[in-house]
Amino acid sequence: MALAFTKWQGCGNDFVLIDARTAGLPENAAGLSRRVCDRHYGIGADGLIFVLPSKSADFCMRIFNADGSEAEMCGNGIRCFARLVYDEGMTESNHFTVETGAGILTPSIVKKNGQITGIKVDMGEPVLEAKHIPVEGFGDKRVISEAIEVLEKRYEATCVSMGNPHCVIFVDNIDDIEIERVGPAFERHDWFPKRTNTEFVVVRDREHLRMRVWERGASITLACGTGACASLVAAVLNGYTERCAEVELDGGRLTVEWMKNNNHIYMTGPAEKIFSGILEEEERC
Ligand code: ZDR
Repeated sequence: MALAFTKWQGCGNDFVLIDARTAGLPENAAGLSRRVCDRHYGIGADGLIFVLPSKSADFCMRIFNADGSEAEMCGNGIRCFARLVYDEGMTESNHFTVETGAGILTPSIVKKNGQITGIKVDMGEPVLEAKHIPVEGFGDKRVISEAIEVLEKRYEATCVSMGNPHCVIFVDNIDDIEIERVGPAFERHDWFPKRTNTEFVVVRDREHLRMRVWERGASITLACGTGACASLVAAVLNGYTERCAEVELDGGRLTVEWMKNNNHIYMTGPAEKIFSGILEEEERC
């Protein structure tokens, strides 16, 4: 069977998107994601995203990491998803609803002089109670600047769920952190029954953060949308920034705002199509 796909990136976090509104989610979605995301034997991506029909929203998004695990949400992915459904004429509105594992979220296409300049997503409310993130050992308390030991070193962690789990570590110098060594140990630390994404963040000033990420199921990536939102929430909870800040990632910049009036987070950033193609669904020998 042949599958049509498009490849997208948002701040260098790259995804293969498949329109599965008619065919539905393939049975082998996890295996397909591992194969498609492989940078040597596949197309190469951080994740595989399906566009699906929804009973409760205009569309449904499902995202699989490069290791085949399914994530509840993906911030950079939903911007790519939004731009795809808009560019391909699957909707005529520049404002629509998407069912995700983090609930129903609302992306909007941002235009200036008729040109698309980015995508703004209402990412909903952050989840701060430990047992819902989930983080073991804190009950329904918040985890703000709590000591965690990883590979015999002590860090202070602030944990936030944006639908998917995040552990935010503020550091003085981002180059001091060997992310490829400590990232996997955070991901599988006893605190995190569903594993975790981990962000290492420098506070530049009250409106700027610098962030690098180790992603659950995808290793180091150039950017993480939900991670940028979690980092801003963690920075506000620790009193480091205002409620709106620019987050500088390895692959680009995102603007994140945590509104006081409705507790929602708004993330704005780019989404670009790279190419399209046909995937021959043959087993490799
Ligand atoms: C971090 C992410 N790329 C984004 O932009 O939000 C989401 C991917 C899913 C993540 N690896 C997870 O939660 O397993």
